[in-house]
This record gives sequence, structure tokens and C-alpha cells, in this order.
Amino acid sequence: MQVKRCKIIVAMIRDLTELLRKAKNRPIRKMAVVAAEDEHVLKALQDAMKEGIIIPLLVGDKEKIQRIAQPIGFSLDDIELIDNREGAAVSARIAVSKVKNGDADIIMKGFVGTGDLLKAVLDKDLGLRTDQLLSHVAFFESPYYHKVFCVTDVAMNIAPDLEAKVQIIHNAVKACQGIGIGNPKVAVAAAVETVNPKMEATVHAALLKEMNARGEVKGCVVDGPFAIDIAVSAAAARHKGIGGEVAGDCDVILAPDIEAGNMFYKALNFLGGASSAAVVMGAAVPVVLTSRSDDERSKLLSIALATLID
Ligand code: COD
Repeated sequence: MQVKRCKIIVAMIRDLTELLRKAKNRPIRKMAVVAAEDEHVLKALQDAMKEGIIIPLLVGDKEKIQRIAQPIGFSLDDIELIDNREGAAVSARIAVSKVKNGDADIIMKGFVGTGDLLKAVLDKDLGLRTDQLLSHVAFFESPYYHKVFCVTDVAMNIAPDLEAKVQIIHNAVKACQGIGIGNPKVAVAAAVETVNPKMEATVHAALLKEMNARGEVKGCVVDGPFAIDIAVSAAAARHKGIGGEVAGDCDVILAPDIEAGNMFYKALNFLGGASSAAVVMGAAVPVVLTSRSDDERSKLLSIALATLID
């Protein structure tokens, strides 16, 4: 009997612009913007409106917003704007309450500290908490990698324990599904490939891999501990004799903690020629949370990403 070899073609996103293409095919979403008095933010909103993917609801200092909007040709005529001159932390609370009332279904960080925004989102009474852990998911395109991949958590959970890491993986899986990456390959990052009880990340990696095999970490394939070269380079994995389907082809990199994750995120963007799109998962609505230094393309792509999360 002749055995037919058939090639399985897996849909792969190579470029973050694909998020925008996908977003344009989805219903338009209303997005509350916290402290919209920021040029990059307003330019990204202008582009997102041109693409027809969101209707903004601006919260912030009206005078400052007008001063920034005018020279970039952003007309505020038909835009809902809630004037607040009591600072960005108050703008965050106002925007959260608008989402809570159903007046918006995405929330975006403008010129506000991450802590101030997240505190409003996490507020027990006012906030947007669910029974899920909230975590930050950042997608990257890099000239040195063959597909879009995600790094998590680089901005919210400071030192996640094992249980938190399970939820961080589940949030990343959900975000991957939103953009069309089914059954993502998760590399649990560490400094080495062997378990060393003195390095917590390696111990967590081994446990997460076992939990994945038992079906306790779902919707993905987990492997590790992997140093970053093993996670992203098939040649490095071969050279070190590390097999498996995740090594050299991961979709998700789980960072050990916020310090390692954030340094990797910034290094990718500022030294590695990468671009990113990021969102916080696990709240009642997606939270567009980019760094204040991210450019408007990154902010636009993050908005597109948020519209793809159900
Ligand atoms: N998901 C769900 N609930 C949470 C989470 C989470 N990730 N974090 C805290 N909570 C709940 C707690 O259970 C508690 O009920 C309440 O929120 C307050 O918890 P605290 O006391 O730990 O919260 P805060 O307000 O002191 O800190 C929460 C932050 C998210 C602000 C904090 O974790 C933080 O500062 N993270 C880093 C943010 C940052 O600076 N990033 C910089 C890179 S851009």
C-alpha cells in the first residue's frame, strides 16, 4: 500500500500588520482612552478611526488634548470627550466607570502611569476585575524570527508564582486564539535548559510542562526550561541537542518575572528592530497598554489587537 505524504499547512502570521487587516473585518468597537493628552496616542486614534476599527471616547485635560490635536489635524468635532483636569489617575477612574456602564468595550492607556491605570482597573468596587488573573501579553514581529510571537508578562505581574504562571499562559493562549494562532507553542524561559533548584524559573518550567502533559495547562504545548536562544533558534536547539516541537519555533515566551520580561521587551523594540502590539488580558474588557515610549504604529497595532479579543 502506498502511503501518501501530505504537508500540513499551518496558518502563520509573519507581520503585525495582519492584525489590522483582521480588525477591519470585525465590528467597530468603542474605546475609552485614559489621559488622551498625548501626541502618539492621538495619532494612533486618528489612524484607527481611518481604518474604521474604533470609535474613541476621550478622557483627559480638554485644553491639552485640543492643543495637541489641532496641529496634527485631528478634528475633535464629533468625538465624545470627558474633560478632567484633576490628573491622570482620576481620568483612569472615569474611563473605567464608563466601561463599567457599558459606554465603551475597550480601554486604552494614554499619558498615564501604568500603575495608576491598573489600580483603577483592579479597584474592587469600581474596577473591571473578573475571576481571572490580569496579565500583559505583547506580540512582536522581529526581523530575526520567522513569525509573530508573544512575550508575557512584561508589564503587570511582578513576580508570578506557579499558579499565576498557569493563568498567564491561559491568557496568552486566549490572545493567540484571538489573532488566529491555535494551539500555541509555549517556551518557558529561563537562563538554562536544565532544572536547577536554585533557579525558580527552571523549576516552574518543569512543573508547567508536566501540568500541560496532564491537561492542567490547556490549549497549548508547553516546553522548557529554555534559554531564549533555544526558544527562538532551531539551529541553537539542534546544536545543544534539544528536540521537541517548541524549541526554535515557539509562539509564546513566558518570562520568569517582570524584570526579565520588561528588559527583553524593551531590548527587542529598541535594539532588536522589532515592533510590538500589547494588551492586558483577564479584565472584563481588553486593556490597551503600551509603553509611553512606544510609537504610534505600535499603539495602532495594539488597538487592532484589542478589537480581536472577545
Ligand atoms: N490580576 C488580578 N487581580 C490582581 C492582580 C492581577 N494581576 N494584581 C493585583 N490584583 C488584586 C489583588 O489580588 C488585590 O485584591 C488588589 O488587586 C490589589 O493588589 P495589590 O495590593 O498587589 O495591588 P497594587 O495596586 O499595589 O498593584 C497592582 C499593580 C498591577 C499596580 C502592581 O502589580 C504593579 O505595580 N505592577 C507593575 C506595573 C508596572 O509598573 N509596570 C511597568 C512596566 S510598563
